[in-house]
Amino acid sequence: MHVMLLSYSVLVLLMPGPCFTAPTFIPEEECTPSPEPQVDLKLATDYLHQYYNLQKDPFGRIKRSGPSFTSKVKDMQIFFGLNATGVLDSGTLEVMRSPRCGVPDVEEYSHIQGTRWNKNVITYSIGRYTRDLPRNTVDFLIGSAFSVWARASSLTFVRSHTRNADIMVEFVTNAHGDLFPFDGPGGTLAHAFGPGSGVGGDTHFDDDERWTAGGTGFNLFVVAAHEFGHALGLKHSGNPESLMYPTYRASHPANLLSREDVANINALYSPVRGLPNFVLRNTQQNPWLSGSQFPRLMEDKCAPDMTFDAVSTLGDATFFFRERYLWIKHNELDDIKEGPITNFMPKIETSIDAAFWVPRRSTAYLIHESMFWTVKGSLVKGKPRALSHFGFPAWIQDVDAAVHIVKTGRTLFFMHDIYWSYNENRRVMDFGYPKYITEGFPGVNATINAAVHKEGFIYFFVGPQVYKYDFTQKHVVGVEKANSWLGC
Ligand code: NFH
Ligand code: CA
Ligand code: ZN
Ligand code: ZN
Repeated sequence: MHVMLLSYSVLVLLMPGPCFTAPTFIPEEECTPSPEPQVDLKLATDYLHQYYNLQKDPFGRIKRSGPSFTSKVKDMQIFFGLNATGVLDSGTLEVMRSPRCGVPDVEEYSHIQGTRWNKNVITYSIGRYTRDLPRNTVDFLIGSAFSVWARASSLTFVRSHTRNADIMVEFVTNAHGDLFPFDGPGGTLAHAFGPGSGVGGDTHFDDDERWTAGGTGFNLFVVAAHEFGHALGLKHSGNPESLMYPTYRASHPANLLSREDVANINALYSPVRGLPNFVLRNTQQNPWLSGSQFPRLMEDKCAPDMTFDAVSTLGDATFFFRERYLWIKHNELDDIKEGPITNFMPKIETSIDAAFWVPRRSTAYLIHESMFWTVKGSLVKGKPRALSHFGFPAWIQDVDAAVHIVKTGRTLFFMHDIYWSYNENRRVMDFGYPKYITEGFPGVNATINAAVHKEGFIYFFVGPQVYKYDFTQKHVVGVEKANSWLGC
């Protein structure tokens, strides 16, 4: 999974169980391979639909004889270095069957860019060890695997013995607390999360494999070097010569990295060479990184004038949107996930202007210009719908902020200096709107960037500040920095 962590679908937050500690999206696919042929076909269509954007017809069906199906099979075969016949032969099905369990291999098929570390010195720590090898052999192989990347780039890796190193290395089996359970012997060997705080960078090895330092079993050095590529932000490569090729091969040339691997790590990290301790916000401000790969760097959430486009509860977490980037703060756990929005919700390739959460429907509404998506139980549902659905007049083409108030059953939409009130029970706009914001919310006389309702208060995000608004007393009762909500 070079999990560029967190893609796809089911909001973990909403799921019970001790192993789900973080808001993460996983696909709604089953992980268990099945031998029946009709199941193979279903598996193949689902696989191609999910990973290769295979389109379904208006009735939700896929024509397996169609040209699109065959060409997607070919794309997949080329990617995995199989014979590009377009036919679902046993080798092809074998790869499709390899339990991915939502392991976001997806990201490379959907061109979602990973983030990178915004520093050149990266710490790692080895937590749980395997019993297959002596500890000092593991230390040596892991250290050597980091050296492969250090030699090829401007990066330095420093071993730490704490639990909060950037890259936590662990040998684990089956379910191990991150929603991407391992699958016993064979199948997936390991996975790593892309750069980020918390679980970001963490690398897990399936301890149901036989780990070795030599040619039998799986070579820990080779697998670790592949995983650390992901932990640094690299995606899979379709080139069988590359270390970042998605299947394990026992034999490798002495230097492991192909020219492509070297080019890729340097494309990701060399622009910062010679720059001081950069925190480069985005590609517009950073000519070094211009191109389509926005945003490659982690955003600096603690920048002094940080503003948000939209803030909303979603399940047990609060989502903070800014441009095409998202921070997810778990409401109870001291845990923040972040990355391009597409890492979490691959369908949403735009910024979000406004967002609100209707708890009794377990649904969030994410608005971009005149369209909105619904996110239910964490799945982005279907296609975006028109904002006019809420009964806005046609001239309303976007909104600045939206917030749902559970007590009144109303959703308030803010735009410039006016606001609307929508009755979620009757699903109609309330009579007498729009009204002036200053009328309904004395003390709030600026354009509202984002709004969220928590514990009886409405919080209005205005520029880099948040106003705490007492709805019943009708006045502002506090002001704080917007990014203090993200622990700054
Ligand atoms: C892996 N991966 O386990 C395999 N591949 O070759 N089994 C990948 C790791 C290898 C993690 O980052 C998983 O990409 C399997 C399957 C490349 C070190 C191709 C069967 C999925 C032997
Ligand atoms: Ca396995
Ligand atoms: Zn894991
Ligand atoms: Zn991989």
